[in-house]
Amino acid sequence: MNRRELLKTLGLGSLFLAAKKTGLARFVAPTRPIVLSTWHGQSKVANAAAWNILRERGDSLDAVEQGVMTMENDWGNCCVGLGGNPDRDGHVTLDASIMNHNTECGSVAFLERIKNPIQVARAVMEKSPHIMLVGKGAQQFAVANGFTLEEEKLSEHAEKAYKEWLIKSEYKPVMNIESGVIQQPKVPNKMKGGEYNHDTIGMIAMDASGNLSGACTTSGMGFKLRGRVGDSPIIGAGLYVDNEVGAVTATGHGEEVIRISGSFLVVEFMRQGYSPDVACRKAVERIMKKTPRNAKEIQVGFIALNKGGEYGAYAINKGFDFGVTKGGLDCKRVEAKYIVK
Ligand code: SD4
Repeated sequence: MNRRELLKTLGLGSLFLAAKKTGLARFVAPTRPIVLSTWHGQSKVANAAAWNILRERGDSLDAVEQGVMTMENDWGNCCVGLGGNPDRDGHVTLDASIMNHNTECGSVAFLERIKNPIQVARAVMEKSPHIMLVGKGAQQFAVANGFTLEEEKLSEHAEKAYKEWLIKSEYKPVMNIESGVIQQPKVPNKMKGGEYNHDTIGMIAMDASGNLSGACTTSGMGFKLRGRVGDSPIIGAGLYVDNEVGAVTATGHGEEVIRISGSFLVVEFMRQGYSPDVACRKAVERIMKKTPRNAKEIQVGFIALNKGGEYGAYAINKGFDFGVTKGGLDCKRVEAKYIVK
């Protein structure tokens, strides 16, 4: 079998040819299974849960669902699940999305009192004729499908943060709250065990069969306006998977990600032959070109994985990191490159 036939057999022919044609991407032998997630502080736990499935040749969809659920279940988390910071009226509202290798996807937004929004997103994908459900309708669907309606109660740290926030009632997204590089010390930034706290978790994975999936879940920006929905549940913004090309997820200032259809854009750059790193950088540059805000004041980070097992990331500002698990090795911390120096 010659090189071209071998690549075709592996399903990598088009990627390799695109790379060769454009000279923009580097061919890397397939590395699978593999899982990546945003913010290393949470990746260690989340990737381990995903890896338990991937190493048994499990499905990447099950892996990303179980992976991000670890953070939804963490009551000490400022920014994912019901323990997260509330909106400015004191309610925790959750956003989540999930997507598989068949371009099937599901999402929920503005969902209240349900512990695992990612599972509801998957149920929307698998059990409803729709892709996205929001608010009371999403909650009604969840309950009808056996999810428990939890008591409405803020976690101890969220209650404290909310009371402190009420004193000034200023809405200011906190850059890199996820990594502990915080600018407003009043927002809790440590998880149980002393790990730095974090925000959204976005996870992308390729399983042993070479199939890609992704999941993204968040309580969104703390102290947001009631009803605000970020990028995380919007397919193409906070998450996108194209099994012929790659998978991408985003974290940070959701409005900026939505403005450029961020994750979809990164996938499209990879389709053109750019490496994951460069594809993420080009999307970040697009935000900086299009945003009416000062780029120094906003943070957005993308992580991307291509069909060849190559991965990369880019952020607007310093401080974004992510975790990668492959080959049964410990979760590796990777600091994303950034534009604003
Ligand atoms: C949002 N993108 O709701 C989310 C928040 C986030 O890191 O990812 N922060 O806009």
